[in-house]
Amino acid sequence: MLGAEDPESFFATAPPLRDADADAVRTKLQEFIARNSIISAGGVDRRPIVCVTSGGTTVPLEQRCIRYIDNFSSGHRGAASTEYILKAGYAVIFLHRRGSCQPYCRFLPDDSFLKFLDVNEESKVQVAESHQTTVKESIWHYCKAMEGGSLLKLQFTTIFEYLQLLRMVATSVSTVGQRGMFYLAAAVSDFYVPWDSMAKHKIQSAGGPLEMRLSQVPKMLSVLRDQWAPLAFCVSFKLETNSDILVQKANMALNKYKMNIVVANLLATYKDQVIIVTNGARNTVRTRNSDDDLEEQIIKLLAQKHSKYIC
Ligand code: 9Z3
Repeated sequence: MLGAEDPESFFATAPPLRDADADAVRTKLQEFIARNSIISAGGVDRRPIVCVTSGGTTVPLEQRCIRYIDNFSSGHRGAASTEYILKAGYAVIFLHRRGSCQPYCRFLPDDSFLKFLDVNEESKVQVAESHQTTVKESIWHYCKAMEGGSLLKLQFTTIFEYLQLLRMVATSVSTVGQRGMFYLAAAVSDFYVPWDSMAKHKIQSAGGPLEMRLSQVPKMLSVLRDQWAPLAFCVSFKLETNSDILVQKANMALNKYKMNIVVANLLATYKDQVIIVTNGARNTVRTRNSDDDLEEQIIKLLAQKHSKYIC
């Protein structure tokens, strides 16, 4: 019998996707890939296709979920990276946590977007003068990506949704071989409660302290590499809090899961510094000033390595 740590049994027992039926998602993916694989008469090249994962996955504790375990991630890294990847000429499947940071919306304040707005003399609401340029540019980039068909957004909340969608994306992207890339910035749960052993209703507190055993989430990076998309260029992220083990853990992920690149970062410094670990090399990338996006440098480096990989 297969256990909860086995990929097959994970998928066999996972609940169906929440707001999308699997066939509709598959069709969207096929259309997106076909649209970005056309060689035009003018000789415009087919676009490389990247799946960017972004935001944290949740682990529900109850089937009718009131409580859940969450993973640290605002989705800023994935959103910023998506902007630079689109700029570099790729098509992006943005697989993100519902409600997390979105491409071209990073400048929006967390507290209240109302400070971006004014009421003019005719009592009409408009964007405040101070933010006109930023908002206009963002709308322009966003519309270009959506109307040009180079950005497809898919959403998840739970680990069950995330892995089912990742599998669908990966098996679809595998059709473009080496032109496909995975940029796995999402913070993915390591432990979960299998759906078939989860409480159906709210867990009651009258019974005293709660003891709960979590199973390990199956190691899907191996499955992605070996079965779903064997030819794709794979970039995974490694997040640690202890600097003594960061590079060692990144190297382990590189070798064990046969990743092309592991981007290693520490919780304390992840906004300003990452270490790009490849087979035999290590490259530290840092922000140069407070306006700098670290993601711009990361994507420049990855695009170079990916284009070498395709040749
Ligand atoms: C990361 O390490 C990302 O860089 C951050 C970005 C989550 C730190 P934000 O979204 O933060 O900008 O707020 N992502 C991967 C984290 C992760 O769960 N990695 C797993 C691991 O470390 C491998 S898949 O074991």
